[in-house]
Amino acid sequence: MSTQPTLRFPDGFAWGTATASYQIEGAVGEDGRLPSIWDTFAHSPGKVADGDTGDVACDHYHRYPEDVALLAQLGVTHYRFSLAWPRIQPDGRGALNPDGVDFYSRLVDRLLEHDIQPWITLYHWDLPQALEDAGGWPVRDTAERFAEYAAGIHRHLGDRVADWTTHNEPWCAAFLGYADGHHAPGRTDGAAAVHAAHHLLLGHGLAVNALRDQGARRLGITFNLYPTDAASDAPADRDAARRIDGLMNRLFLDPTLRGSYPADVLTDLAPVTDTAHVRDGDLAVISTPLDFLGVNYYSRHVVRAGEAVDRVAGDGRPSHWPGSADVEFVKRGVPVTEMGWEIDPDGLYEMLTRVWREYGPLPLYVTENGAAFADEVTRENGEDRVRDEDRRTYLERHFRAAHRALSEGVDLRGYFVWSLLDNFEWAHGYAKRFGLVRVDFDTQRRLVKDSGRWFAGVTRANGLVGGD
Ligand code: IFM
Repeated sequence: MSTQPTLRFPDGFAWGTATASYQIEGAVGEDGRLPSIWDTFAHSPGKVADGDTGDVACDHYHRYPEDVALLAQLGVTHYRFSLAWPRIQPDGRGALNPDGVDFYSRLVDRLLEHDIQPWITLYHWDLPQALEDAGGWPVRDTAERFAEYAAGIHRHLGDRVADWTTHNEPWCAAFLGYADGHHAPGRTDGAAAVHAAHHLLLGHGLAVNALRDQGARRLGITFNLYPTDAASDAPADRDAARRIDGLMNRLFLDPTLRGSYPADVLTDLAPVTDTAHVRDGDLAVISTPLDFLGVNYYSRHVVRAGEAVDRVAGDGRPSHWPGSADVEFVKRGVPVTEMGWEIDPDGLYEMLTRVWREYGPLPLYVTENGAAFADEVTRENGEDRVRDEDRRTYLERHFRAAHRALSEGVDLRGYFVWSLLDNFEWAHGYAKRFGLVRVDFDTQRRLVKDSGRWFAGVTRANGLVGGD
């Protein structure tokens, strides 16, 4: 039991949960959907833990009515989900697939019936394989295709969906997908990653313009941001922190919100690529004004100058991140989640206040925050329980950090917990559970965890009630 004070969030604050198409939908071969890069990657031996794939995932494609009922039980005002581009436009170009459109239309209607506002992410990493075969995000045409797809689906859903974000975590799509190869499409080419980052942002800007022309009024993008500290005051360590902050935060924030790439990062990247892929006018498109920014926050990075090691798995394999080959990520020995990510709620406060100060004023949303822990199901008084106090505490501490930012003037409008359901955690497969709702992947049975029961109290009270 917490002895912390009661905290109320502003009236109209959005409380939600977030998911992503490939992580929950399954039904990968149904109703005209064609493979995405994640289908190809997951089916390539050795790429995903235990050989897991998203073929079935949470079977959300068939069970969405049950999942919407769970959202209602959690009392959320909003639900953030992504659209599978290869379900809507299977080849990544041309006519939309009516069955794919229909699925999302039914989902949107079902949410609205429950008074839950749909919040759409257009791209959460499942690029149609056909577009990867044509060059993927490192080629400019993919940005144009993305805007075409965005405009196409907005024509069908824009009458009922107010909030649209273009990309989720383009850093991951670019650098995990094209530089270190831990994510689809699994390439290890630093220059390709930098070009991908630019075309992801260009696609974002083109899509924002296209949707605004169609009347959309609430448009944004979501970045995964990390406070990045130097392990010591030594100049080499401070420079390592500058480089990682540049690559992971400023390479995305600056072009989108200031209309320019950070000069120091371009210098860091110069050994890998020039800027010939950046054409005149691109930065004006990329920096088209937004209505909000989504911040995904999980942890802080502490770095020093050292030896190149794998940043994601920490398994000592050489990193292929460009511009930071000699940066080492330091573990401070503080408590971590099941992902090995250090638990650091102050980092959320720091990131929100920094973005607000340096890039605002701009309404902000925490579009993802949550934690994987090794949950256990216990049988008590004839019912199954997941007593995930670790996740509840994690969330409470982060909600308090967000509230602190709010109370200091940051225009934070909402908070989405990652995730509604245990799901396919990318290269980790089903081993890492982030859900407020447990999924038994053998039976597809859903069970609201204690953290979910507690979250329902938060959404209904619009805050934390003392003694929660
Ligand atoms: O599961 C992911 C999600 O797809 C993107 N943000 C981080 C989550 C946890 O790793």
